Amino acid sequence: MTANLATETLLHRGNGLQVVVGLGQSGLSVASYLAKQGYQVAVTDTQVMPTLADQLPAAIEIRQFGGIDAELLQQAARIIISPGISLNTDAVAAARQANIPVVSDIQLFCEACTVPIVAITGSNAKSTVTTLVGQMAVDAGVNVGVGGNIGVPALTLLENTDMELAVLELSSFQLETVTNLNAKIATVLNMSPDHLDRHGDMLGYHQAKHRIFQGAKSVVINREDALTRPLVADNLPRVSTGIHAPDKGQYGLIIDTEGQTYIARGTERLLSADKLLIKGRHNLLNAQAALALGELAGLPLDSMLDTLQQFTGLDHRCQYVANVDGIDYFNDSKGTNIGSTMAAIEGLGAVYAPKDGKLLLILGGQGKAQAFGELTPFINRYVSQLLLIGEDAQQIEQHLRAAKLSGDVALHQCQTLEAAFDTIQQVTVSSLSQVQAVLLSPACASFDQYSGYAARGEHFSQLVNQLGTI
Ligand code: UMA
Ligand code: ADP
Repeated sequence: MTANLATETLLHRGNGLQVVVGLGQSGLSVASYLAKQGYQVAVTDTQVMPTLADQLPAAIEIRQFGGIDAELLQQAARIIISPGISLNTDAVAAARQANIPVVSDIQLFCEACTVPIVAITGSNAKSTVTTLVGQMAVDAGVNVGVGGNIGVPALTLLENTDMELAVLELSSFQLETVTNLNAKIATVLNMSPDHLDRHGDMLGYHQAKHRIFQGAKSVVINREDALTRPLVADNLPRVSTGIHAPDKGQYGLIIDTEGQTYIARGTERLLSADKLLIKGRHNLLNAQAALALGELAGLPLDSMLDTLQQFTGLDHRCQYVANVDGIDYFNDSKGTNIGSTMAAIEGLGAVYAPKDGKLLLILGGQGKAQAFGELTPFINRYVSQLLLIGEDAQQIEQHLRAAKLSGDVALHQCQTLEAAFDTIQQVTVSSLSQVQAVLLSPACASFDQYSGYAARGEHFSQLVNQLGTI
């Protein structure tokens, strides 16, 4: 059946109808899963011909494409919404008004999952920590499923009937409709403004993230960030991470008399920071979070420490690209909010500052209603050349100037990455620029100019490699 399905037909089938809204990766996984369970399933999507439509099981006949079908939603016993679609979308809001339950694929997953769940959210570091915990489990011989926002729809993990542990990266969009995750271990790694265009304000974003603690049996918190602490269920077993020397049973950093930094648990020095291949203070916190989550999941410490020392980091996260004419180039295209860009500026800035070096920072894209002025102190300290690109570049300049951007920082409006590279060639010929490293860390989404952060990062690396051949 196609888009012309008559409402009367739907009415007599309405009882028990599961309506999947959005046919991306998660929508397809939900539709396939529910059809297999024997439910009557319908799918609707804004696109006239979603690319995944030909992968839907043939049994799913109700396919309403070219708009979210409000009438279809009113027939639903339950709506399963894709994370990319706002609950405020008219048809969805009307269905909620009519008391039709709206859930995400994660709700279906936790209702069906029989193995312990490690649930990981946060504004930044989710993919890094999720990958690390997954790898720690693999290296310890555990049959683990790793999925969620990391790009593997959670429900597909259930196809592995031998799975012993599920490690889920969860976004605020996936969490906002979850009611009882019941994770064995849950964590909010850190909180900084992001997705405020969807959640309205920081409170809405915080509330969505903290749904991860519903029914949790234990938690990992970040002592540096009060917003990572659960507001309810405060008596749960908890392990904390932080940048100071830790109390007994907690994770932190110990700096010895020679200035060497160690990741520590209580007074025990576990690993010298220079043994890690991922750099920057933020990655020391990420390593601790992975250890704390692994400990609560019962993974052996020695094996986890081995995994940590092998981990080279993920692409597009402060990734070293090349040295061209004495300047290092770093691709941090996944730096899509101000929190991640602060960590990148601070982490790399601290590497070059002792050598009197400054950063050239490329910033901009779709701004997601963030307060960019908060970046100013970091830019004033570590950046000498600031290049702005993307649709919110003018607004970003206004925010930075209003927050007292230093006159020592040269600001260039470039619009595109290509134009930014023309400017890079002009400004770096002068040693007065002090630029020793070029950092793409946009603090913005990429969708104004790219299909996603990966395409933006690949374009950056390509432009760097072209520099090398000129
Ligand atoms: N669609 C509509 N109407 C709309 C918007 C979208 O019909 O108003 C349709 C699109 O036409 C498309 C489908 O919805 O057919 C896309 O659904 P989706 O945007 O929810 O994307 P999925 O392919 O299902 O991928 C989602 C996550 N995407 C988002 O949250 C935007 C993926 O996270 C996740 O990996 C995947 O589920 C598996 O769980 C990506 C992401 O960008 C990586 N996440 C955000 C982030 O990390 O910042 C939260
Ligand atoms: P997420 O999945 O939450 O987006 P990633 O691991 O993909 O997290 O990293 C996203 C961005 O955040 C990258 O730019 C990365 O360098 C930065 N980042 C990683 N860890 C942290 C941290 N602990 N605090 C702030 N930023 C971080």
